[in-house]
Parts: sequence; structure tokens; C-alpha cells
Amino acid sequence: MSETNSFLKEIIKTSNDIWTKGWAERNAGNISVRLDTEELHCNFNNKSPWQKLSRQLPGIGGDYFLVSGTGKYIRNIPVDPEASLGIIEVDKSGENYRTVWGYKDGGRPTSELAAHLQAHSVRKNMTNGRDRALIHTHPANLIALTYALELDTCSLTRLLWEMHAECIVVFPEGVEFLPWMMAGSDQIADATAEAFRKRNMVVWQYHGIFATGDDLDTAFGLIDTVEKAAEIHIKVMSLGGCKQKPSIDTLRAIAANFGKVPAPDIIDRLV
Ligand code: 2HA
Ligand code: ZN
Repeated sequence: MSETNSFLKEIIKTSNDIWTKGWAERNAGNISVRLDTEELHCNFNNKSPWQKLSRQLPGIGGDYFLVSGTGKYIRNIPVDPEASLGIIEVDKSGENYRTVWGYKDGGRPTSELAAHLQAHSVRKNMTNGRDRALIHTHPANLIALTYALELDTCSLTRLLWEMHAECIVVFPEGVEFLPWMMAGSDQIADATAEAFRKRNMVVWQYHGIFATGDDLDTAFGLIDTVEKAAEIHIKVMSLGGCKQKPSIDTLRAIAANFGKVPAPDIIDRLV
């Protein structure tokens, strides 16, 4: 596998960006991309034994994914992609997976593999195969909001939409808020995948965010926009609080101006 391979180039760029942003301390965060099999011209001759997935996912049966490794540092992906990353193959039935490339020091896929694969299965189906990329990171301003405020999907989305006038254009679907659940559990994987039926971002209380998109740039851009709005909110509060903000009508008008339809289950509840 050569680093000139387009998907390796893309994940190396995104990993650099995530590290530079400070969203991935130590082994924090994980990344996955459903690969275009047309792009996979390599002969995989180092296949691991099949391992059972915690949920059967026939919708991604036969698919290949580039997945960051458990315990690996996102900042080291550009330095040593073959140790930090792997490519896994899901069998035709969607019951098992095996590693076909990477994790060269005997590593394994991310501890959040269940959330990634279940979310990929949902997004592939919902977007007719368009969405291929998933990023999970730990952006500090957003996480801080989940401690300082009592949040749900509506109140968090509203706050973010209000804190930067571009937000409703960038993520009209809103951001799903999940109360704390154990990281790496089937419970949080199920809830995250379910949330991706409606949204393209899911916030985990006290922990971080998951975002999806057609490519890594898109998923990264979503998180960047959310984190910027969270940072503005914190700056506003440190300046003494909000003196004025866009009304719900103004938010609707901004969305309409860019041909976007805000999630009705959120905007219709805001007054
Ligand atoms: O991979 O971020 O949620 C480390 C994590 C787990
Ligand atoms: Zn995490």
C-alpha cells in the first residue's frame, strides 16, 4: 500500500488537522472510511482470522473500511500509517470482519468499532451510498458545554445555531445530544447509529462528538463549525453573556436564503 493512495493521503491530512486543532489528546478519537473497492488494487495477503461483530450488519456486507487502531495516537497516523491504521473487510453476511492490511504491530481496530460500523451501515443506506467517512474526536469547548449546561438535542442545536450565523446553513439537520453512556459499549453504538438516522453529528455528553460525511473533509468541517460555535459561546459568556442574538425567524430566514431546511423536529419546537 503506497502513501500516494488517495484515501491514505486524505486520512493523513485529516489526522494532521485533528491533531493541530487539539481535538485528539493521547489515543483520543478515531476515524473510519468506507473504501471504494474500485480503488483497492492491492492484493491483501496478510488476513487475520474472522471475528464476530456485536451486531449483524448485512447493509455493509462485503465492504472494506480504513479504520484507526485502538490505543493508537491520531497524531502518529501521518508518521506510521501502517501501524496506526488498518483495513478491515466485512464478510458478505455482515456478521464477521477481518483485518486485511495494517495494524502492523499486532494492533486491532478502534474500541469504538461497533459505533463506527453501525453508523456506516445506517448512513450508507440513508444516503444511497454517498456518506463514507466518520470522525470521532474530543473538542474541548464542545465538551465543556456538556458540563456547564443542561442540554438536549433541541437546546444544544439552538445554542450552536445562534452562536454563529453560518451554523444553520452548515448543519440544518442539527446535532443529536446523547446523555452519558459507557464508551465502546454496544449501548452507545446502538444509540449513535440510531441518531445518525436523523442527523449527521452526534454529541456524547462529557466525551466528544461523532460526525459523518461523504468524505473526511466534510466530516471534519462539520466538527470544526460546531466547535467554533461552542468556543464563541464560551467567549460570549466570559464577556458577560449574550446581549443580543439572532431570533428564530432570523435563523429560518438564513436557512431559507441558502436553500436549507432546518430539522423540523428541532426548529418547530423553538420559540
Ligand atoms: O479511541 O476516543 O472513545 C479513544 C476514544 C474512545
Ligand atoms: Zn472518545
